[in-house]
Amino acid sequence: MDLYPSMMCADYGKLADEVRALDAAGADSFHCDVMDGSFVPNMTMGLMDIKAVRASTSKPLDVHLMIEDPLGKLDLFVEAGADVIYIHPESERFVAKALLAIRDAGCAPGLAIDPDTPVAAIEDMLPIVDYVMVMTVNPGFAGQSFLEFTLPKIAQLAELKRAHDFTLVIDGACAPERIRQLSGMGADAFVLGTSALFGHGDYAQSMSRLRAQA
Ligand code: S6P
Ligand code: MG
Repeated sequence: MDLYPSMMCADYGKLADEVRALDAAGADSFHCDVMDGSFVPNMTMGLMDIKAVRASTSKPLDVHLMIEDPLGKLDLFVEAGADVIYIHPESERFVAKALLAIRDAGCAPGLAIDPDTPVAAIEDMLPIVDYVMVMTVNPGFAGQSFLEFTLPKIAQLAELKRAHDFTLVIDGACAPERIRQLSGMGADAFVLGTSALFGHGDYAQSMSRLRAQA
């Protein structure tokens, strides 16, 4: 089970210390949420923040793009140090073209899907992605409630992993009990925000508890 701290939930007054502490605590990757105030009604991390995270760890950086026209801005995030780049099919006219461009740029392509986007909308592209990330909250904010109606979609994607080799990631309200349930259903990785990591005490203890209970 892989655990990805969501850096928009970190303390920006000491970002480099946060990254080093999370790295030492066993984070598998650093999840960086990029929002443009248009595709989603919020703005979070930008290029400078991603570069600051990159400078403090050698672990992979997950860049979750919640922006319009991700294909047109891809190079900026590759140059900032992304290893995995997720795009939303809801935000891009040429989704497959964007996924192939991510791979051509030397990064791993991922699809992130909104709670109301069905598996059918991405199924044809499963052979060309390394990651599928199911949003279990509406994208834009941390600290929301888990949307139960996304559970059948997670089960469907867990089944599709048999035929296609991708990592199934869950993003949104991943609380400890929920992580236990979803890892049992076949999810491989979890984005950790306010529900299980930030504001829950020692990072190493929190992450090892999550791994032990799963
Ligand atoms: C939401 C974003 C997420 C959040 C994460 C926060 O748009 O993509 O990555 O940062 O969901 O976690 P939590 O536990 O506060 O929901
Ligand atoms: Mg995210």
